[in-house]
Amino acid sequence: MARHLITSALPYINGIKHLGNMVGSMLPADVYSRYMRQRGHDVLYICATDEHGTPAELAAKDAGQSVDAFCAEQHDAQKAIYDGFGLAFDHFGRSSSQQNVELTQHFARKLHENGFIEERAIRQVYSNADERFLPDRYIVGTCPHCGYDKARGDQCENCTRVLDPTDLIDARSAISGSSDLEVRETKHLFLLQSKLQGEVEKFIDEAGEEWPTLASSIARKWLTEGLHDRSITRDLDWGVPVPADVWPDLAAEGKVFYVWFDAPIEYIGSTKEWADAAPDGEVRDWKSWWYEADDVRYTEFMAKDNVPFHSVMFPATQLGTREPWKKVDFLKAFNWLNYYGGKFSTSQQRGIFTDAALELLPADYWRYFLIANAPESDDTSFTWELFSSSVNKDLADTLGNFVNRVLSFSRKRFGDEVPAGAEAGEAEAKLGEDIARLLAEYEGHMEALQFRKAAASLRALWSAGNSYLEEKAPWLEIKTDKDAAALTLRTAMNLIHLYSVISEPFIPSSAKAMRGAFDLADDTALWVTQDEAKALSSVPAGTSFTVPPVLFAKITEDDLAAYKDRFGGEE
Ligand code: B3M
Ligand code: ZN
Repeated sequence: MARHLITSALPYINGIKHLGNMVGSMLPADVYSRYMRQRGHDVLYICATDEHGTPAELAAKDAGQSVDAFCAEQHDAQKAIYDGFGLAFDHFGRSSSQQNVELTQHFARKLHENGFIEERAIRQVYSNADERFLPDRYIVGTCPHCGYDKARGDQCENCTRVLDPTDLIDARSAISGSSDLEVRETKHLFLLQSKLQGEVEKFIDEAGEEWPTLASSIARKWLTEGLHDRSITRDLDWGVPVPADVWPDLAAEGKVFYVWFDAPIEYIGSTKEWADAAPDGEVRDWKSWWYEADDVRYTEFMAKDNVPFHSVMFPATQLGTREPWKKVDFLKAFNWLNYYGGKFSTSQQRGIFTDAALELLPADYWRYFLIANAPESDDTSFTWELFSSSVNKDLADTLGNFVNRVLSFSRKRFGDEVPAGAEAGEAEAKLGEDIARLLAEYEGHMEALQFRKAAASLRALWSAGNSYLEEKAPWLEIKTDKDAAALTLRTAMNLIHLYSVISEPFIPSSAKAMRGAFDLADDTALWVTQDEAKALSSVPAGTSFTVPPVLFAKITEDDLAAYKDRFGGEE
């Protein structure tokens, strides 16, 4: 038994996420956490909403709310959806928490003491109408290269050229539309990442060795380009204030830390929130998970665009404190989930949002489909056709139908108890061998965080039950040999119990319904050993059972047409 710290990238606060966001971060982290808990490890799964930065300010403004009221409301809205998906965080915190403010300021102080933060004067665009400095992307104007009139100060979307706000013709504020802009000099804090290049390289050489190629190649690419010093403060009203004891001038001007500086620190902040929220009598030691925590294995989950911040910049920040903070051991990165080959897009409302998904169908349908098709080695596409065929085939036909068929038939013929009669024979021995082998395969893929492969092994385990049932055909056996039929059904019921245990990380509520069908005196075992799988005897004859309602309803042609109509199909 080991200690496993697990985090998934913090969803940004400015609105409900789409399925593409969830499949690359929170969902696989939850599946992995559930599996590791089942295997008896001490697991801490931490996440939070990422609440600072300009987009939060602007979204609050659009909603006509103060930023803190907006964030509080959006945090609760996102949390409710994640509960609906069965995401079993140990804590889902908020990056605007007092805990994170203190930790972020602590990190900055240490970096400063060690000579890794420097104050530099830069020239920045100030909007007189908005009474604020504008980040580059909130300045719009005409592109000097292609004439596109909605180019942003950081880049022209039309010709993709990288721009400087002062390049724009007829520049104006994206907030107010005002062109009353001027360039002013202002001071900011810079993190001297260039000084940490060598140490980060060494870290990636060691830790990155084990990471999936997607993660390590992105990290290496950033290192090859060289670590540049980065400005880590912004002129915003909302954020972690620069500590006044170290930088009185900047604090007086109201500077706050850049959102990407405090967001990863919130992994630690949220752990402290978890500890501070401990019920009476329970001791939660947040620091033992993060500080001098050599016995902890730390796994991070995120989409590929977040890799540079987690593989290079956050470790640089941690290293620069000269304190023994826990750094990532394994970084699991994901490609994009597309919607019919195009992008899921929050701004264009294209694709399926997490709230809409839950209104449509139970969480387990989505959980299973998304993980079985996780964009691990490549981008993958969501299509309603693929979704409905995998729900119908894998969940409804292979698993759900097996459960219902076996339990209903047995009840009809033998009553409410698992039937006794006949000793396990050759077919059961072969089944046991197959199940044990597939279980070992499944475990191997889960340990390696290969989710698509793990889902394939799970499917193979479900199929093995179906093949056994078809071969034994208890509906025929019953006509000539009642005991033989009893043996087949008893074995199949043992499979149902086994499925309920091993499917739990993927489809927790259905697994619970399956497991709840059996009235077992001692059903505390978390996992099934390969020997137990071979024996298929954890549900003995005489155990009472009930037949649960149909586990998975099929998606009909009419449903399919309605979904495509509502959400849009091919572009
Ligand atoms: N909030 C990523 C995003 O919204 C960002 C992740 C932070 S993880 C520390 O895409
Ligand atoms: Zn252009």
